[in-house]
Amino acid sequence: MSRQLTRSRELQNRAEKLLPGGVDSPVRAFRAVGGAPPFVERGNGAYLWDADGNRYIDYFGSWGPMILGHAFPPAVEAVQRVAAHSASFGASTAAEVELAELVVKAFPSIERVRFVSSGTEATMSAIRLARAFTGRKYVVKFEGCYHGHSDGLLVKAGSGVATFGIPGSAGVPEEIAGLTLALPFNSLLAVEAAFAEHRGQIACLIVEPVVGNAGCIPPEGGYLQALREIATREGAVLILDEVMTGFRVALGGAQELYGITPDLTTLGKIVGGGLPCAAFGGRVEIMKMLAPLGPVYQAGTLSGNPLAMAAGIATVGHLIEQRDEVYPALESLSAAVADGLAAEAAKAGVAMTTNRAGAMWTWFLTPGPVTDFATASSSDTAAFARFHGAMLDRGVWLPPSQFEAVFLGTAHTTDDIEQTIAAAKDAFAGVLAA
Ligand code: HOZ
Repeated sequence: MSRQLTRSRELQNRAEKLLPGGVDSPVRAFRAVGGAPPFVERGNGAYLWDADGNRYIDYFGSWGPMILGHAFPPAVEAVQRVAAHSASFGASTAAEVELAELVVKAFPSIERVRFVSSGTEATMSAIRLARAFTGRKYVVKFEGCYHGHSDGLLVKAGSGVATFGIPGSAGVPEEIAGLTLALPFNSLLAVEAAFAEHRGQIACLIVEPVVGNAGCIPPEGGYLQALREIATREGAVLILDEVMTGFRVALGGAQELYGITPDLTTLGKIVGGGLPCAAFGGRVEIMKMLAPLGPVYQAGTLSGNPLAMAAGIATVGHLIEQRDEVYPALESLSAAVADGLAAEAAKAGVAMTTNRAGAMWTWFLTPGPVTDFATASSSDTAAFARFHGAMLDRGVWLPPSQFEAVFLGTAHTTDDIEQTIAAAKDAFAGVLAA
């Protein structure tokens, strides 16, 4: 049961002498759950193998992109083919047009799109556009939502910021943080109060339509529709950050699932098939403010990178072609594992709340309900750490924080799910017994 991690430990020791915390992104250090982070050597389908040869069923999927599993053959083939003709040109290619056509097909609210290299760039640029379009300065975000690590968005943010209990970030001047109004998710009263207090000064609302970065928190009925109505009434731009939910909770993201038309959308993760790629887009009258058409500047040497476009076309193209098979399959597999594990928790007397939207969910170790960041924070994070370690020991790799979402892909099988539920049953008896 207990794994050999000799090689991973050696690598972590070497890494800590060179990379702050031994990582290039904080949550990977496993500080919230303890134990040695396995160093990954390879992935295939639903599995990861670490540097010591241990195999895991992967439930974080590179934090979302690997919806078709690791090393999805058409993406591998496309990237290899394109790489043979150079990895980057810094000039336009047909592939950018092709991926843009696929994005617009999946997201009808996106009339114009620009590709960038990370979700952070996408959200930062969308906010700049919203400010330019409205001539206003305040941004409304929601507690526990994470929109990347640009200065103005690191206010009551989720993901690693929530994992490490950091209220904001050092290095962000209060003059910048003060322009961001962080409100509780799922509370319309808070939104109305913010607009009443800052009438005519709020440029945009940016929201993860299903929160993924405080753990998974779906919107309450009518909440997103009301945000749409308030934004329209107040002349503010509604930005749906679909970096996690885009192509995941439905082909057309949460905006398709809940029937909302945003002004701007940000995408990442799946859109690049696991390569560094993200996008922002939306209404033409807003997007045409972007340079070279308009005065809002944004640029990037690796934007629209050919390798990322190739992986994105292979991935998004497959999702579009196979949507009638892919999304029902993701739904039934996700329901089977999310509910099956929750049923074992109930039998074992473990207090657990399962929040799920399609193929993303979180098993919160709290009686719940979890409707916002405050209620998510009532989770027993020490118990989660024990659960996480016990699952890893049994060959199941969950995201290493209570405040992240589990992601499932089309490569997972019913066998994987049965193994996962059996591992959880064992783990509950071992480390979470009531
Ligand atoms: N903040 C990311 C998840 N929400 C983690 C990304 C990573 O560590 O790769």
